[in-house]
Amino acid sequence: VEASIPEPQREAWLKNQASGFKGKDQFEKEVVRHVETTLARSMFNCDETAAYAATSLAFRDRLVIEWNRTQQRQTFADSKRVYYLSLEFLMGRALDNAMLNIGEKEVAKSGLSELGFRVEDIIQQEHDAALGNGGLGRLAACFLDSLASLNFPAWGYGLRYRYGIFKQEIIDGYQVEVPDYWLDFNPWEFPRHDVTVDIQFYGNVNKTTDDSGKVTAHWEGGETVRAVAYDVPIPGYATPSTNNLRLWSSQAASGEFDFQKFNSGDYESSVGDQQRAETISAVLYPNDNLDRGKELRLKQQYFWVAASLYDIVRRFKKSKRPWREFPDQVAIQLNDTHPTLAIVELQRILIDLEGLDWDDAWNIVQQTFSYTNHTVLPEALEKWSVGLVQHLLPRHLQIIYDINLFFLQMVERNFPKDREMLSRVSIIEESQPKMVRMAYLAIVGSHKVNGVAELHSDLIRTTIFKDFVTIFGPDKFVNVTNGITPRRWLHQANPGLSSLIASKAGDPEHYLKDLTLLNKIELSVNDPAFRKAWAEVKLANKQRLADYIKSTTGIVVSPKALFDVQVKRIHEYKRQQMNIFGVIFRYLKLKSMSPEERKKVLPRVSIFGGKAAPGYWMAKQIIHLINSVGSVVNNDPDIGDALKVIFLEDYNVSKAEIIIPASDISEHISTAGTEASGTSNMKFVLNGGLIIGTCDGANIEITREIGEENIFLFGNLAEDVDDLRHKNTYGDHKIDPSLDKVFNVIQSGTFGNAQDFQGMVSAVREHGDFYLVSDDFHSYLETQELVDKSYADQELWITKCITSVARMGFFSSDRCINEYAEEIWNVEPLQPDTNNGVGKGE
Ligand code: TH1
Repeated sequence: VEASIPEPQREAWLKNQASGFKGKDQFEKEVVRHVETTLARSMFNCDETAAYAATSLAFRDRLVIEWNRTQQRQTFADSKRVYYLSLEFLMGRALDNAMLNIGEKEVAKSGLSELGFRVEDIIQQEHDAALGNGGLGRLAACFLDSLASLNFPAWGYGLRYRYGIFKQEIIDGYQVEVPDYWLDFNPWEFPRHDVTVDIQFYGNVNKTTDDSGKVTAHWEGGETVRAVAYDVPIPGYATPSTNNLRLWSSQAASGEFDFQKFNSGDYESSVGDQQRAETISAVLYPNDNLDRGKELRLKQQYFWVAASLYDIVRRFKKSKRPWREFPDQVAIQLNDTHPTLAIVELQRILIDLEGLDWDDAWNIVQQTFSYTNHTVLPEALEKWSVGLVQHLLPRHLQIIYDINLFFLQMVERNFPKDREMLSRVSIIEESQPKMVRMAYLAIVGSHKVNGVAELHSDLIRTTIFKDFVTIFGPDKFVNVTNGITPRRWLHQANPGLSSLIASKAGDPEHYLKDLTLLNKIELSVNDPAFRKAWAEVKLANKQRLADYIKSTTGIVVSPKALFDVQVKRIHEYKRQQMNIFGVIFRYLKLKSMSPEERKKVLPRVSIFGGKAAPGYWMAKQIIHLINSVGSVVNNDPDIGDALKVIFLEDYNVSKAEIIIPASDISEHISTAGTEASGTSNMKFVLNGGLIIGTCDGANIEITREIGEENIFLFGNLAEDVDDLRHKNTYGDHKIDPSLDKVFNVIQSGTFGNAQDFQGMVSAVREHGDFYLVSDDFHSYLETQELVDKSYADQELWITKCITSVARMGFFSSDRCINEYAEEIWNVEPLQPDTNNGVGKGE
């Protein structure tokens, strides 16, 4: 590194190298300096906002130094890098994570305390970075944490939305969406005004032929939008490695800001052009598991993909290596099909701009990319109309047609007897209008395709991608079961449990990096002191949530009650409706009891949280019913503490960190075969809660790991879903009698205007019950009774909890990232201590 500084100046630079604070005194000095100079505030009116800002800046200084070093090291080592392309990164708060990963939380705590602040209050000041909808975006965030913690040279690429996922308010029981403008003060990003890429849209394609007869396509005209890079440092845990997340923001390109208009006094419309360019990165689409085919969304995808590829290619070209070595230097992971255009864009760069032959280029493309599928729901599988792609990206459509042609020719050669195969696997769906099937394009352009849990990977191999397994062979399709980062989801969210675990499993720096070490706590499962401490931690976490519920809803819940939690995006396939129907059933049962009987029942708090996509009418109805049931039940003097129903507004990452550690039982009750993995299921069990769930997604592997005696499974199996659906539609569909009772009470107006909930009722009664709520209801109620009985035996319950936590090591995202690295990316970590390449120069 030093070698690149000329000799005469080197000493001066090295002597003055920045280092950031070391120890409490320097930390305080830095905080005060940032308050007084960077923020230009007097120390006499430093409130918590300013203290948060100054603390963040002090930590940021530390991060930036390691970040620069890591990037230097990676450049000099020139080894293979991973690029994770995701339209969503649900990061949550950064300060607490930075403190923990750097290992200076204690310094911050005592330093802030001497300055008159509590570290917990300061951490709370931060606005969540909420650039994602749910599991897919949070998975990307966990992966970044693991990639840095494991010292992999890796970059994330995404969009810098001006508005993240909307904030949810509940007004009169209805969801109201409020924009999430989060960039007012964001110390965690660095604008790189010098790193820009001009991105072309629309226009047309002209072909030229040179003397040798070689044809070259030229994409010309159209409009240009500028991508500006914003970089976010991603610190690893207990390692100096600090990776980069690069988010692109859209601006008018200089040529596009119409000075003609501006000078002729048409100021407004010239600003209008500016704003139109900025719309591309303005807002995150708020749909989870749904594709709506909007033009602006396609623009977002191409804008982000083209800027990222330009950046990756630019970095590769600096190494002066031949193109065939590109896949030895670069692995690009496609997080779902959202970045699939990257496949087409790289092929375009190689053939149109770099002059490679089609076949050589295509080999490079296939070796570079790999694709993760996250859903089998048909409404979530992306398709773009050929007309729209033609209009927006005319050259890309030609390339897609060529990719498809060569692919179908290969299929025809290898499967000459199966004529129908061609139309089934064609990247172009011959519908009205014709559509580009993005998942098929992603498969054809990648060397590996993975699902996110075993059942899900089996399902994609045997259903939606069956033909492709026949065509490419089974080795192309692999499983990588999702994981979660134990740094945020154990140590940070649940410090009480983490330190109790540390008393048996040793230093957090060890078990947080090798989560299988959790198994050590199983030796203490019968240790009375350990069990007592365990119960105390859970009670304290429940008290913390009870306080939060009190302060946000005014409702008082007892921390002694069983906390039953379902927090996730609201979706029919996730079946929050089944949960609330079950709550109504419980309410009716309580109402039918005598006061004496009622006193004997185990009190329960049913806690819901989650956002509905703004256009998802049924999901909004579900939210409304939950809130309406809550206002009846919570105010019924017969019921008292026996049952409370809570809807927590605006569920997000930082709220999850409070809610998850407080759960006794959480609900993961999707119709079998619909939830690809789920990741909160892992978080809940890791935090000492049990789960009630269907045989779906990662629930199955959680069961395998923790033992079936430690999970409450119920309901029909994935293999039976098709038949049941068929029966529900074409056979005589008998509603479960308990559910029928619940429906009758809803329709009698007990929870307000019955009309408001008619959609939910008739979906089951009249429209074929696609999500099998009635088919699973009996089994669900029975299993909930079993939960009550089990909870009554607290000793056995605690045994189940401790045993489960001890066996959760498999679900660390570190394990998951190591599998990707070995099976898919073929990359190796770059250890920070080896001084790679120092003195080599650039
Ligand atoms: C989710 C899946 O629903 C969930 O089961 C899985 O655990 C998670 O991804 C991570 O693998 C998905 N989220 C989205 C969001 C969009 C489109 C498809 C999916 S699948 C926008």
